[in-house]
Amino acid sequence: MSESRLILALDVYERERALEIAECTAEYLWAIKINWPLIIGSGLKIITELKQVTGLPIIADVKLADIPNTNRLIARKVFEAGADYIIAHGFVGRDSVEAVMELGETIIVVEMSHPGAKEFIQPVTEGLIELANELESFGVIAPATRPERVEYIRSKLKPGIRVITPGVGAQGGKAEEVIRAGADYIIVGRSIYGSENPRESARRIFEEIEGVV
Ligand code: 3DU
Repeated sequence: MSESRLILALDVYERERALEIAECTAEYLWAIKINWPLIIGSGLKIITELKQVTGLPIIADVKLADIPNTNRLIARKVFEAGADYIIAHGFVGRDSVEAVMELGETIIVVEMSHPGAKEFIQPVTEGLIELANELESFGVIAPATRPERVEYIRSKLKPGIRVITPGVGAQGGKAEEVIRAGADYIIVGRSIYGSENPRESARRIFEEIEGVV
């Protein structure tokens, strides 16, 4: 089996349910992304538990968007809890992002996947790409719902900076199409954890993108 390019967005509240879904899908994942729903529902200790059960990297999608000091205070606790990567907003400015990057691997949001992203974020994507290039972040978040934007963002990014794309499945993005457009990893939430058989859904998406270049 080749290395997976699938990231599970584990947006459930309950600890037991989260651990159960993580365990049965782990074989088909590169990493697990947690967001505020699971952190609020189960506490930061869920990070260690997910790592124990799956052995996978954990991405904390806390979308930090504050002044440098507050970003630092939050990021410190999240990395200490075992997160391998943190997702931070870039629009708050370089100093705020640098405060996170000083503590660990950071993924910068350069464009979001929902319709409203066109209002305020898309007009500044260019500058956010430049920021990611200058800071050489681990990766960026780009919209799987707009493969043409993924292609554009990839073309402007330094090689080596990963393009990570939420929006596959429930939001309408197509896994294979977005990988062909240049995504390194796709993020899938509801289409896996909300399905009748999460393991089977993860396997299907894994196989859809396996071998796609
Ligand atoms: O739509 P899904 O259920 O597959 O979940 C997508 C996840 O990715 C979810 O955690 C959401 O908060 C996050 N995300 C986006 O959907 C779009 C973005 O631009 C950034 C993060």
